[in-house]
Amino acid sequence: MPDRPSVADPVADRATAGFVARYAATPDGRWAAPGRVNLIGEHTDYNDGFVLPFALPQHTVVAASRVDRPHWTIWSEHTDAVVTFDEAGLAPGAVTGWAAYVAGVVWALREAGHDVPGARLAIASDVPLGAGLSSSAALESAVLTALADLGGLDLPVDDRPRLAQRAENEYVGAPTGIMDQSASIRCRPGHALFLDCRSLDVEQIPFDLAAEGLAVVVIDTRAEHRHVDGEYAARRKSCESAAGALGVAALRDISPEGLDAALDRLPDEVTRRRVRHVVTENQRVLDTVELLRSGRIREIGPLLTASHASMRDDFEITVAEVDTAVEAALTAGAYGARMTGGGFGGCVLALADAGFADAVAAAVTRAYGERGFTRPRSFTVLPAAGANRLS
Ligand code: GAF
Repeated sequence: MPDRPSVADPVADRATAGFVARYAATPDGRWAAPGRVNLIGEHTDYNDGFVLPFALPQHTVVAASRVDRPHWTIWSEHTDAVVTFDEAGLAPGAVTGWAAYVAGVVWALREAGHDVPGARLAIASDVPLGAGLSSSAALESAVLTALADLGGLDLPVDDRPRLAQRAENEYVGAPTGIMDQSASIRCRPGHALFLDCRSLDVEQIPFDLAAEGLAVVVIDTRAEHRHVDGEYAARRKSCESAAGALGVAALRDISPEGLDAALDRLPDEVTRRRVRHVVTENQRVLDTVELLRSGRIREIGPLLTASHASMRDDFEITVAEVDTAVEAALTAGAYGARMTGGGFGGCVLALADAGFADAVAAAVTRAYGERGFTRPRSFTVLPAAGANRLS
C-alpha cells in the first residue's frame, strides 16, 4: 500500500514511463527516497557524533517489479543505459559506475541474510548529481525500500541505513558515515532529524520554516564536489588517528570542557585543528537542537555561520566558491549560512526570512559574477519526507 496519497510527481511519472518503455509492462510499484541537506553537524557522523539533516523535496524514484529468479535489470534515465547482473556477478567491484549503488544494495541485503528478490527497475531522479545533496544515498535508499517491499523482507526501518551505508562503503568503496542514508530513510516532513551516530537514536525536531516566515536557500556552488577522493578519506583517517592518540573510541568522547587538555596531547597543529572542529561542531549541533526545541529558529543563524568558519579554518574543507556564497548570503541579510555536506564544493545553505530568499540568491549570483565563477543555482527548500512507497 502507498504511504501517502498520490500527488503530481513528474519524477515518478518518468520512472514509470521508463519502466513501461523498457520492459513493456507496468511496474508492481514505485518507491521514492530523497536527497538531503545537513542543517548542521559536518564530518561528525564517522566520529560517532551528532548530525541534524533534513530531507529535500527532490527525490529518486524507482519503479520496480519482482522477477522469479535472482537476476536484476536496471535502467536509469540519467544514462539511458541498462545494466544487468545476477548472483555470480554480484561481488564488490563486479558492477561499476552508477549501477554499483544498486548492486551494492542487493549485495548488502544478501550479506545480511535477506532473500532479496530478483527485479526489474527503472530509475528517475531530480536530486542534483555531484552537488553534495546525497544523490547516491537517495538511490541506495530508494532501491533498498523497493526491494524490501517487493520481497516482503523482515527489515525494520531503523536497520536500513546501516545496510545502505554498507553498500556505499564496501561495494562502491566510499568511506562515508551514516548520515546521508539515515536522512534519506528516516526524515519526516516539517522536521530535521537529530541523529546520534553512535546509538543511532533519533529525535524528530520540528523545523517548520513556513510557519515562521523563513526559508532555507540552497545554493549549488557549481564548484566540483568529490568525496570519493582522498580528501574525505584523509579527514576521516586524521580523526581516527587522533582518537587513537587520545585513547578514546571516537572524537565524540572528547567534551568541550576537555578539549584544551586533549589538544595539548596531540602531536601537530593540523591534527589539533581537525579535532577542534569535530568537538566544537558536535556542541553546535546540540545547541542548535536546544534552540529548535524551544521554537527559536532564527537564533540558530550564528551557529550555522560558526560551523562554516570551523569547516573553513579548522577542518579546511571549503573552497573559494563556497566561502564567497556564505559571505554574500550573510551580507544580504541571511541569519546564518554554511556549506553543507562533505566539502570541497557542493552546496551552501542560508537561513533567511522568506521574503529575503530571492535577494540572498541574487547577492550570491552577483558576487560570483564579480569573481568570475560559474553562475550558481539557487532554490528554496522545506523539510520533506523520507523514503516511502508512492504507489
Ligand atoms: C558526506 C558523507 F557521506 C557523510 O557521511 C558525512 O560524513 C558528510 O559528508 C560530512 O558531514 O556527505
